[in-house]
Amino acid sequence: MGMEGLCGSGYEPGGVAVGDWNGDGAADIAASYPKYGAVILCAGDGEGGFTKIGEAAVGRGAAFLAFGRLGGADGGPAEPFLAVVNPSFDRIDLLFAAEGDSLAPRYPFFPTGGDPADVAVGYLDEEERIPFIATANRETEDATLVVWDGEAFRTDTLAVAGPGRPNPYPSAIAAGDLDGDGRRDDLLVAARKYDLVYTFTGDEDGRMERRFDEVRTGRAPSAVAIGSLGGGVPYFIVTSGLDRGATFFRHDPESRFGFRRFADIGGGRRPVAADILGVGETGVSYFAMVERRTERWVIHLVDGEGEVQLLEQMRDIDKRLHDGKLGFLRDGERPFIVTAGERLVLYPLFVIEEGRMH
Ligand SMILES: [Ca+2]
Ligand SMILES: [Ca+2]
Repeated sequence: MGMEGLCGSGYEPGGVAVGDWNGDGAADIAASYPKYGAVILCAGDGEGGFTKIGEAAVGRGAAFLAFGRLGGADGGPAEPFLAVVNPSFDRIDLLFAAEGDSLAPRYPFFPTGGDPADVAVGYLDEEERIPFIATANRETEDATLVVWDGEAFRTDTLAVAGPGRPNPYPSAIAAGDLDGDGRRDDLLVAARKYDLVYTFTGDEDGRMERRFDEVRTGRAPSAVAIGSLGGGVPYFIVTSGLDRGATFFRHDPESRFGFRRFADIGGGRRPVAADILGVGETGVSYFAMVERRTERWVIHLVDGEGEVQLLEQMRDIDKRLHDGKLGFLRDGERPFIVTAGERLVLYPLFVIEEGRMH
């Protein structure tokens, strides 16, 4: 692994995640390296500098990853972990801080269904101390849930196929709050074969219920992300792997789908990744799409009413662009996108505020 890229992150990252590992309010970044079977963790200083603080060997093929937190049994502080999904071996590893600067699994790995394509972390409680990890599995056409039950993690399988819809080819998954109850305990799963997404709502035990009817998307949905508008109104965005751009759905209790198609978001060809980042409790959020074909990222601002405006874009940045995540350098300040292509690259954003750039 070369020492090029963000915090000596090397070539050919498979996936990238943004979170606050050490709880200091500054964004930290993790990346996977499928070729080398490695995961690295870099701590941010809140000013755009990143230092590697951890590394783990997790087996070749490790690709998708996400930050999570696990609350202590005695009400102690929540501990950070990284959920790492390996489609070569159909497994999830949960990495925790270990001695020195290392990261290590605390539990044996958790088997997923066949060929997991994405990962999401949600929480059963409002305080976000009781996590679950979910994958969408292309080969077995289901989703895997690894749920903390207060004492141990258990593994459940969630059927994705709807009535009369065999072999849906679930290819993307997001966790968030789809029913507006304040808990990020719900799941959105893209069924690529049928140009649909399925919504599931979680209960306090982590059981998922198919909640709303299927929702039709653009062709071959490739990535999904969940956000919330002013007043906590849920929305989600689904990118199309064959068409241009993405489709925006907002919660509508009057609709039998639970969500209403609200807007089309223009973009270039074939986005492959998407992310939403909320700006505190304002109801304002950023939405990012990453496009491999045009080697481009594009970021929209979503206001509290759900109006979408193009904010920034940059093209011809990386031939192998395939993932990207949004973050703030420091709690709610100085947004950025970090992309995974040939290398990891971080782009700070300019933000339009009160009619001017700053
Ligand atoms: Ca941090
Ligand atoms: Ca919820």
